Amino acid sequence: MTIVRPPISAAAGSRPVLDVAKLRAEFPALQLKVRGSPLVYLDNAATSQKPRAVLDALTRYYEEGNANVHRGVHYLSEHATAAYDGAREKARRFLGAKEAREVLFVRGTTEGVNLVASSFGHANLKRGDEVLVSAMEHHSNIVPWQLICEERGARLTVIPMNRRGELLLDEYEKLLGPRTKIVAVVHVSNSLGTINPIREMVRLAHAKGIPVLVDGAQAAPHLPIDVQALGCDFYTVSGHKMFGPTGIGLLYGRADRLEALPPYQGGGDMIRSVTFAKTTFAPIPAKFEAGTPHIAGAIGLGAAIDYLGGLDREALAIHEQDLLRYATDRLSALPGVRVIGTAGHKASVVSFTVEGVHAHDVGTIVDQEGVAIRTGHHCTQPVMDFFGLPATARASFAFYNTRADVDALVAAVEKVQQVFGA
Ligand code: 7TS
Repeated sequence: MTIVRPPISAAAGSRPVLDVAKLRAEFPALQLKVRGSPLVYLDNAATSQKPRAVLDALTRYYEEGNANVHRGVHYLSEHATAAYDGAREKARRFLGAKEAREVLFVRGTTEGVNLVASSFGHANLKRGDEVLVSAMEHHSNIVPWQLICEERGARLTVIPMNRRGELLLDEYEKLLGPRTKIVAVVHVSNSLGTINPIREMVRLAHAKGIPVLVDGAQAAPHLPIDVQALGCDFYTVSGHKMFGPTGIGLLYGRADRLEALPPYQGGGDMIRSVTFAKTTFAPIPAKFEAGTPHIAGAIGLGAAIDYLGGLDREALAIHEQDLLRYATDRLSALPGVRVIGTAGHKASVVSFTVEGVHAHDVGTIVDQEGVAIRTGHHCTQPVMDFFGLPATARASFAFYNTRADVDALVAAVEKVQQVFGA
């Protein structure tokens, strides 16, 4: 199974599944006070906070292990290379990939998608071809495809969704046509929280010989990932959303798929031999990792994976589902507050609107109470257009959040309503 469906009814108070206070103590940023109040950090979908283990791994690398990788014969370089390659093996296990060479270090999800769009597009897209994305994609899984489609004379087609924010699978199946060259779909929506049925979507695409890229940016912090069980061809995540550093992420590609793609960028480390007449390329993964990589980032991400691996992820999921349900119930109970994104299967992301108040004003006023949320279109303008909204406010929860955080949010939203006389 790729998705844990926790027994939610058992979670709401009957069983102390998680020592959240102990977990919180490992995150220095969660101890901050902002504007005189303890920080209530509910912007985890934008980026998560980092545990001490990750911060220490970064410092240790720079203090005790800093050298370039894959080139020096000296002690420190061998050490850094082993740590970097070790992080790739950790990432392989985290994603459930068969082989470490199927895991590329990239800058983040955005670069993961751009790499596939560019390399796959240049090798495979021609005039009249189609790239199928969904109605709930983040801009980073739309714009790279538009750029390559424009260059190649191909076009974007879109899987529709319903008012709850669920993709219409019957329509999806019909859109998988002879011109469809690739499907690019989000695992968990950042603005609606919807968890998409990726395994089923891959099965339908593969039945027609069409490869699938999955944007896993919001899935990695919440769900166990198993790319082999999902069956997808490409899967990409951002380290900073899963308690790791910024500037580092992962792109999984099945070995045969990656081997068939042309390089994305040229430079050092990605070649077998270079002459002015001709260059031959290194095998994967090096072929796709031109230049000095983000060594510290990879090591820090490895530490985040170790950290997550040491937690009971099923207990985390149960706790997050409790927060999701509690926040949804409490916000919905406020007059004039409407939750956007009511799919049957959701991660702990709650978008909402407050009648008569612009989302930015909601965000600004709750910030005065120390509550950090995101407001705006969340880089999903087509989702906002679909719901006829300029923006929403969004609370996104991590396992270190508590019901008290939800209470603080609700109290702050009530204050917003008082200020606006709503
Ligand atoms: N895909 C999804 C589903 C995302 O939520 C994001 C970032 C990205 C891709 C891009 O990730 P990056 O790490 O390469 O920037 N989402 C958000 C968000 O919801 N608020 O800020 C960033």
